[in-house]
Amino acid sequence: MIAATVFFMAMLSSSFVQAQFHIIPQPLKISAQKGSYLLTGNAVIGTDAQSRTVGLYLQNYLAQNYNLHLQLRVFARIPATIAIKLVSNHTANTDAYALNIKSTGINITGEGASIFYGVQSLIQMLPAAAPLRLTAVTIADAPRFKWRGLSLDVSRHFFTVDEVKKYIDMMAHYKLNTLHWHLTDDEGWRIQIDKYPLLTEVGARISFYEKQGKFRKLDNLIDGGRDGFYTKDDIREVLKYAAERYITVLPEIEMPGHSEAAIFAYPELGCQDSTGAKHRVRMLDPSENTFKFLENVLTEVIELFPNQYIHIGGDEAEMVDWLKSPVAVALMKKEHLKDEREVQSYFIKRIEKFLISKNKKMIGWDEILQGGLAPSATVMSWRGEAGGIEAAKMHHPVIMTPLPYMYFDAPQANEELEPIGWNPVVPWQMVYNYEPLPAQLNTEEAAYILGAQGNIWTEKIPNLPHLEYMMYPRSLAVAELTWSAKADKDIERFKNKMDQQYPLFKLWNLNARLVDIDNVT
Ligand code: TNX
Repeated sequence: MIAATVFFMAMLSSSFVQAQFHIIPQPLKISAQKGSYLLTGNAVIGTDAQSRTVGLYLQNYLAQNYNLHLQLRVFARIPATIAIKLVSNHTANTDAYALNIKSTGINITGEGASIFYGVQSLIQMLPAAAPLRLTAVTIADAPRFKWRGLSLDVSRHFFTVDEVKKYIDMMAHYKLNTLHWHLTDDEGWRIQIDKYPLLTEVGARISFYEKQGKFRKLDNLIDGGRDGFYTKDDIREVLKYAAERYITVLPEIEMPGHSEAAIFAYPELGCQDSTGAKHRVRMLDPSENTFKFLENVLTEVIELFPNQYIHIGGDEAEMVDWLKSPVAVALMKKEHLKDEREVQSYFIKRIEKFLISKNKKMIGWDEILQGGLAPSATVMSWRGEAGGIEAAKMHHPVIMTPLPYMYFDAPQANEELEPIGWNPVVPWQMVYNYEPLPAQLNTEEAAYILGAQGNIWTEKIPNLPHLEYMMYPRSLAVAELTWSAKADKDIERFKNKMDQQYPLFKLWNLNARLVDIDNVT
C-alpha cells in the first residue's frame, strides 16, 4: 500500500514536471522549486554591458508579444528582477547556461551565446497570454552538438527578407544555431554579385525572355516559381538579425552542377548537355573562365559572410556532360584525370584551395567524396549516412542531414492530406528517433560529427505558410535531437511538450502542422 502510494506520488510528480515545463529542446537538468513568479510591467531587466543586446532582445520580445514594456537597466545598482549576466564558467562548453526562477525574480547566467539560450527557455515557459505566472525552477543546461541547423532553399521559390527573418526567429526559439542558406540553383540565382549583374537581372527572374525567344520553362516548380533576389544590403540586414539571435548563416553557392540560372545569364560558363541541346544546361564547364568567375563570385560572398565556412554544393552534378565538352576532355588529358569523377574532384579541390587562401573552410554535399575528397573538406551527408561515415573515418568533419529523416519537403502523413512532397512520408516521430552518431564510428571518429540539420527544398513550396507547415513541428525534433542528451530522449514527453507549444505557435503566428492529425487515414 505504502509502495503503491509512493509509486503514485512519483508518477504524479513526474507528470507534474512534464506538464509544467514543456521546454524544447529538453534541458540537461531541470527541477521544480517551491513557489512561483508573476511577471508584470513592474519587472526590470538588468544586464551587464556585454549582455545588453540579449536584454534588449527580451525587452522587445515582451513588448511585441505581450504589450509588456519593461525597463532595461545596464549596470544598475538597484537589483533587477530579471538579471542577465555573463559569467565565465570555465567549462569546456561555452554554450552552458543557468536559469533560476524564484518568487523574487529571475536569474540567467552563462557565457557567450548561452545567456540567449537562457532567455529562450524563459520565453517558452511564459504562458501565451497574461497572467504571466512562472513556476519556480532551476535549470542547468548545455547542448550536445555544436551544429544544430536548418536549411532554406530560396532558389526554387524566393522568400523575402522579412520571411527569412521570421524563419530565423523561429529557429532562435528552439536554440537552433545554423541557417544554411541555399542561395543559388538551377531555378534562380538569389544573391547580388556586383561583378556579374546578369546573375540577378537574368538569373533571378524565373521566366526571363531569352534573346532567342525562349522562356525558361521550369515545370518542376509548382507554380512556375517566384522572381526575386537579395541585394548586398539585404544580406547584411539578415546577417545582423541572425547574429543578434546567435545564428550563424552558411551561404551555399552551387557548383559544378545545379548551375542553370548562372549559365542562363552567362552562357559561356555552361557545358553542352548530353543531348547536345543548348538550353537547360546545368553543368559548369571546367574552363579557366569558369574558375575565374567562381573565384570572383566567392570573393564577394566572402566579403559579406563572416562564417568560417562556405558551402559549395557539389551534389547531383551531371558529370557525363563533361565527356562531351572539349574543355573538360583537354583538362582530363593535361591533368591525367581518368574519368569524370576525377574531373569533379579536381574542380572541387581547386575551389577548396582558393577558399583556404581566403581563410575559409569548405563544405560540400557528400558527392564531393567521389574521385577523392578535398584535403580539408567538411561533408554534409544527405544520401543517407554512408558518405558521412566514410568522411568521419577519414577524420573529416561531418554534418548529418540524411534522407529520409532530415528531409522536410517530404509529406508528414497520409499524402492526400498533405502538401505535395517528393519523398516517402517522414512523420515527426521518425525525425525525433534519428540519432546523429552512427554506431559504426568509434569515439574518436564520432567526434567528427558536428551535428545535424533539417533540410527543405522548395520546388513545391511556394509561400511562407506552406514552408512553416513543412518545417514545424519537425524542426522541434531536430532541436531536441541536436541539443538534448541522448539519455533524455523520450518520445512521449516530447509529444506532450509539443502539444503545449501550440499556444505559442499561435502567438508567433506560426503555421505549424497539428501533430494530432497523424493517424487520420
Ligand atoms: C536533391 S538534396 C537535391 C535538391 C533537390 C532535391 C529534390 C540535395 C543535396 N540536392 O537540389 O531540391 O533533390 O528534388
